[in-house]
Amino acid sequence: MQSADTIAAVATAPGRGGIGVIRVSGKELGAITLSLLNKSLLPRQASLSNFLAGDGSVIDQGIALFFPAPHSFTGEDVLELQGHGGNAVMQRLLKRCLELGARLAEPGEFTRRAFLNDKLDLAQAESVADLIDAASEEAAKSAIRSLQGEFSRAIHEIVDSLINLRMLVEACIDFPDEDVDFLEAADALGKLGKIETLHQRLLANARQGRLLREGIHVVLVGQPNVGKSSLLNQLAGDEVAIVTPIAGTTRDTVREEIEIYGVPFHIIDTAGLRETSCEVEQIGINRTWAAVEKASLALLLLDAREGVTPSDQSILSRLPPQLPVLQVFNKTDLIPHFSGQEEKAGVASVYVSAKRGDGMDILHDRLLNLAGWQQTGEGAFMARERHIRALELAATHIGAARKNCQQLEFFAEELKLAQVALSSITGEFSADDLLGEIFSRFCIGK
Ligand SMILES: Nc1nc2c(ncn2[C@@H]2O[C@H](COP(=O)(O)OP(=O)(O)OP(=O)(O)O)[C@@H](O)[C@H]2O)c(=O)[nH]1
Ligand SMILES: [Mg+2]
Repeated sequence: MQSADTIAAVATAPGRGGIGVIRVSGKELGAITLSLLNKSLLPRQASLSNFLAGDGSVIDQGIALFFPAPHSFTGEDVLELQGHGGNAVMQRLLKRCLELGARLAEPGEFTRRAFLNDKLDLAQAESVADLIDAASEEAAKSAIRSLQGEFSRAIHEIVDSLINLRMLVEACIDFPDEDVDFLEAADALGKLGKIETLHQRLLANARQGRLLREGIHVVLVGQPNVGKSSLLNQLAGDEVAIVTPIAGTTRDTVREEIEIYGVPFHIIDTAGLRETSCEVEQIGINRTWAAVEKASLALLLLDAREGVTPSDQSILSRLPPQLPVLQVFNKTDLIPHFSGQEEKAGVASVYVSAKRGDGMDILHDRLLNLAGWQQTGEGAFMARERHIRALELAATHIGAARKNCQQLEFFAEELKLAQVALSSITGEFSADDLLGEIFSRFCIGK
């Protein structure tokens, strides 16, 4: 499939750089190439060229590369111009390409064409953007794994197994004489069990990838003066929040993003919780509760010298029951004996000194653990919320297939629905508006 119009964009980041790249993709680029370079190019051979303006003057000198369809990123003819990476020169060169009949590419349009021309499936196309956006080594590793097709292969493996099982079940529906005995002989339930195992592993790896991509929101709560802001500063390795011995120092919520082993944590420091007649402090406290509502994990800070006081108990009881809580006993430098961590009645506790940095390794491990990070990231696929939802939907249908395995029509139907849910990840069943949504978030030139 070839799009009607030729698109062009600067593919490198704006600003100064040694090299800047302009990419042109379209049906037949011979005419543009000839006008721009005053020569034709051999496929895939770097050619030192003058890039020419309409009046024949030289805009820039650089390397031109031609990738004829279908052996290019987009699957169309692609011309790549590597010039000098300055804004003015790149813009002049781009303008010249537009004069010669190209139009400015929309965000993600090159990758969209690659998808439409079957060079990539949808999950791979999304991982192009995720690789560009990856903020940590772990995130970049899992994005390249998805781009190279590992995630898609894992999905196809399950889809193929679902199709095979469906064929068996549908054969039974079509030839009712064979019926359930035939399915037993073919070990249909054993095959379903293998699908369940593969699917659970895939979902776990995808959840790890989502964690790498999106991180987790952690709120620091506690009474005034227990050291919430000090802990934020210690976690961030920077003086981001004001710390004073005055109770009620923090009023506005302070947000900071940190990374632990490549997993992003969005940490929110809040106003200490207590009864107050001060209007400003009360507004801060209201904001604390609003931040708690949005968090996925709460750290309840306590003064290690005091233990859990009735005020702490009252905060604990007001936290949403489904919100995981880690108790952090702070200021251990002020007491002689303490243990690094403990777990009592299902509540995990760690002991730290936010001031000195003691106990931070244990806190890091605990945070990773509570966030659901289970591995070094080796099996993780850079998954998005959309993928997780589709995988969870497929899990529901696989579960329903098992429940209905004696009613063959339902059994077959649930297998089919699981297959459709999984295929939406790689783009075999995707509506146009979904494609628009996905590609519009790319940068221009990709
Ligand atoms: N000795 C010691 N002092 C600490 C520690 N952590 C915090 N402090 C001190 O406790 C006081 C309060 O610290 P903050 O970090 O401002 O406490 P907070 O919980 O943010 O307080 P509010 O913003 O008022 O709610 C400051 O004087 C800190 O230096 C610690 O681990 N050891
Ligand atoms: Mg504070």
